Amino acid sequence: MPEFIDNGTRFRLTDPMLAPAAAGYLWNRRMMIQMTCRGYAVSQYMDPEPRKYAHVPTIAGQSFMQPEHRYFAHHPGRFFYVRDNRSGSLFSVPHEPVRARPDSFVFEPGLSDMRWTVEKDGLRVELCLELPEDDVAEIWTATVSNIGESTRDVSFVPYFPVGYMSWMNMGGHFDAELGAVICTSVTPYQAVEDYFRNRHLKDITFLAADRLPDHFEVSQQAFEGEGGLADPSALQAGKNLAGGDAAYEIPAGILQYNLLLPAGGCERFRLIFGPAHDKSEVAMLIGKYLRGDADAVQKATRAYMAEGLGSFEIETPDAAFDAFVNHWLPRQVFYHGDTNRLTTDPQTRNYLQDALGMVFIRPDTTREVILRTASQQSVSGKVPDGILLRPDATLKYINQIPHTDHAVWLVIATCAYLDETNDRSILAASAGWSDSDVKDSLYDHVTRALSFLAGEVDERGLPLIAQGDWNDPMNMVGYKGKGVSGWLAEASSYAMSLWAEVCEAEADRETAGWLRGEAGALVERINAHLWDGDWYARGITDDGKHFGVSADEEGRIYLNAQSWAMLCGAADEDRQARMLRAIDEHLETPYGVAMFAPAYTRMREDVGRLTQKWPGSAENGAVYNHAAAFYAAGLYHIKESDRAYRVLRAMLTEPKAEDIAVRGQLPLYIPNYYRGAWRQYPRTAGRSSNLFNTGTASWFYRLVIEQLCGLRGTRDGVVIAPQIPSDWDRCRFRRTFRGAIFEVDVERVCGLTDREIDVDRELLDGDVLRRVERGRTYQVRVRLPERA
Ligand code: CEZ
Repeated sequence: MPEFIDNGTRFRLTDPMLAPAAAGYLWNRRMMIQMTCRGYAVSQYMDPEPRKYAHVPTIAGQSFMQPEHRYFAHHPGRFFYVRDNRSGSLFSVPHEPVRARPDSFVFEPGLSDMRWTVEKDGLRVELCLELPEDDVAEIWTATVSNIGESTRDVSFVPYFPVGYMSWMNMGGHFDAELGAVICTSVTPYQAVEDYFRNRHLKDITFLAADRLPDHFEVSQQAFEGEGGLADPSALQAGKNLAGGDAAYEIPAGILQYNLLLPAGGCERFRLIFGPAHDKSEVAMLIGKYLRGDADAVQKATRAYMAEGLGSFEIETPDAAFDAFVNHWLPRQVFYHGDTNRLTTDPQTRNYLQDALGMVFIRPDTTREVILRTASQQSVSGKVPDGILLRPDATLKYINQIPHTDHAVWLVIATCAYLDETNDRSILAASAGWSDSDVKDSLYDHVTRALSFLAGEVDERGLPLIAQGDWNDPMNMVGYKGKGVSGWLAEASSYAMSLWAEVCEAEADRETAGWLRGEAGALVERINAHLWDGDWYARGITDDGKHFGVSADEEGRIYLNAQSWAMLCGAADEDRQARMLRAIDEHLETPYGVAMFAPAYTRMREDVGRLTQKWPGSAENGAVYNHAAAFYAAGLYHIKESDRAYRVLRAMLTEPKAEDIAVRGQLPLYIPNYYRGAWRQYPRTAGRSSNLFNTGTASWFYRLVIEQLCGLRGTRDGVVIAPQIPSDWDRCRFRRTFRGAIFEVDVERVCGLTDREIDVDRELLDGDVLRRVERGRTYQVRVRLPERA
């Protein structure tokens, strides 16, 4: 039975067959590793660009992290073979590559480690993976125990394939002095400048253990031989590893330990695997992590993870929701906010939205992100596609394609930061421009971003889409320079209204008035040009054709165009009701709400690349959780709290076997999508992308804190307005806010007609508590009427 354990801080999966790609992930300040329950791994580190130290066995194309990553027999992984030297029988843990049916199997990913316990034929192997806080290395602990009645003679063989390192130069050998397998390579290059640029790279991958092996092998091919990975020739009965090397051959770290284990006996190993620049770095890492104080390493790692746990805890009738929100959600937010998804040029909208969640964890990061973004704006006000995090970084991949939405996120992130911290000093903080020597205040930067946005419109006054908006691959709606984005019209209007409030608070009536006027005019244009009868169109193409409308056979209704119409106030009550009905009818699936439907099955040259993606995958009509989160935001905005909760809840895999099997993932992160197109492709509907890079995490966290629990900051205090689902009788939460602690108890009271709020036993007039005192603990009781 899969379940949360340790008070929700760990998950337990007991079957390696239930969801083969089910994975956990760990990271530190420099690296990330995602590991499946069966032992496959995807890992990368920053140096300064993302790099791998364990590769696939053939030349690989470099790309950003992809959804639905494919695993195959020779995929990189961390494997431990166990051979009974009397019978010759062989199995491997966690499960690959031998795939022998275990007697028992437990995979337990936790917040700062991943553990496995596998038993087979009277032997137990326990594995634990941890990362140090600030070095690129995997630290493994492995314990082999004899849980049977008689002495066992076994070989224990960690097998860490290193894969195809380089077409120029790769090899490997066992270094007796270091007691480590050292795999060497030269990162391929052609330009002479790259020789100098690459000299610092960690071109070594090494595997070392805290004791010398009895035998070893470094050639992957010699190890595998004719038997294949499930039955490697080098591990056939009676054989010991031959001590070979790899000479422009594919290397692997393979160590053999021959163990005589009496009944009840066990042997423990510590191993380290990772990249290094040279042997002295290998020696340093071995000294630090194999001979150093293991407890201190673990403490530091846990402390790092604890930094990310946020300042919010909830207790509801929904235990799985609590486990996710209290531990795994802030963890996912922190991963994004602290690592920038392991790139040096995050997409501007991702960078800013990842910072949105960080206001609840480490607001200083949000502040830095906002100011850095402003400092890369052009003096025209234009916010660039992609933010460079280092002087030597360059804009890559999608950041070379012109998108028009970035100003919106700068406003949303800045407002969220102000709401949470009330640190108005940020508005006066000065930032330069990418193409001018002048410096201006953040307030001016944001205002100018909006005036640039307001100017990039067609003759109707609707915003041009260029080669994409929030939706990256929507690249052909407006590539001829005319197409417009309905979503962006709504998002711009919303952002302008938000910023107008800030302007008012700053007593800048003129700008506030202008923004209110623009926001209102956009709403009028949206209603005049984009309302299709029961919902809003997604946009108008270069050729003047509305799309995302009832006349479309595919891509008929888009969720974003509805959600943001709720947020910006374009839709009146009648339109809201029609939209909700249409969403229920066209977009609801058993696995959440789809981003649009039906998915495109053929290219639409006036919509673009997204229509060429597999129907139901990613932006082609998946249950795209980021879009679903916007929908939830729209729903809370119009006080549709039951629906909003359902939308949020559907993003979480249930901790139950049936749901884990369908989704193919564990309830430890929100993936960027679950497959949609459930009418077109019911067999694959619901399947997770298993990609945990997504702006969803920030939005989800913020919605839970500020809407579901309803405690959100304003300029003069805090609003207390929970929107809990009608079938919850009670919910409690604790939140640190501006240095004070709020302990809030929300309950439904039979017979009550109006909401009542007590703060420290005194009835609050309205729902705003003015003046929050640092260091104080507030006891808040919210009594809500029962829902009819
Ligand atoms: O990328 C995300 C982007 O990182 O897609 C979102 C967008 O808002 C995010 O900024 C919606 O388009 O096909 C592509 O080029 C896309 O760029 C995808 O790679 C997509 C992936 O799902 C990666 O997260």
